[in-house]
Amino acid sequence: MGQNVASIPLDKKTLFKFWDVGGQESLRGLWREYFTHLHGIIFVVDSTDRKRLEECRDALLDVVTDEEIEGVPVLMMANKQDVEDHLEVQDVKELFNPIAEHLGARDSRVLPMSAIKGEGVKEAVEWLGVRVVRNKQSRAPRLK
Ligand SMILES: Nc1nc2c(ncn2[C@@H]2O[C@H](COP(=O)(O)OP(=O)(O)OP(=O)(O)O)[C@@H](O)[C@H]2O)c(=O)[nH]1
Ligand SMILES: [Mg+2]
Repeated sequence: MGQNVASIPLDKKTLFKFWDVGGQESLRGLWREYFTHLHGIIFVVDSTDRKRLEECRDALLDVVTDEEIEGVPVLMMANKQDVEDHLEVQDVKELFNPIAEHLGARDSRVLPMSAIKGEGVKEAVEWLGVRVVRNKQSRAPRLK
């Protein structure tokens, strides 16, 4: 079950802790358990799976419209950009537009990624880092 935790230092003062929660339908009910304590969301989608992207969007829309998620930056990663037949970031952006409209441009972004090649990870951590640090007052860090 997807409960893997990893830590990545952002700088000398900031340690990012990531929980990898599974995306399967049966596990989505567990996402809610994280809402009060999280500081940011990275939502990874498969850019080659056109059929399921709408379902992904709806699942994420359900999350971002929850009042506990207010003010939380949400990053959508268009993964598998290394696969020949993939949707371009622009197309993923269009699909996920309802999320961007709800959150505003400041707190949402779609970035290209290839987990297998390790591409896009640095950009993701940077984008989220800026926002999490900026939210230090409204959403205080957990010092552990
Ligand atoms: N070509 C390619 N394959 C990838 C990439 N990222 C993941 N995969 C493959 O996609 C499959 C699913 O990857 P997972 O990491 O298990 O997917 P997941 O989203 O964590 O799945 P859940 O935890 O069930 O939500 C695996 O076979 C991976 O090797 C990528 O960037 N490029
Ligand atoms: Mg997983």
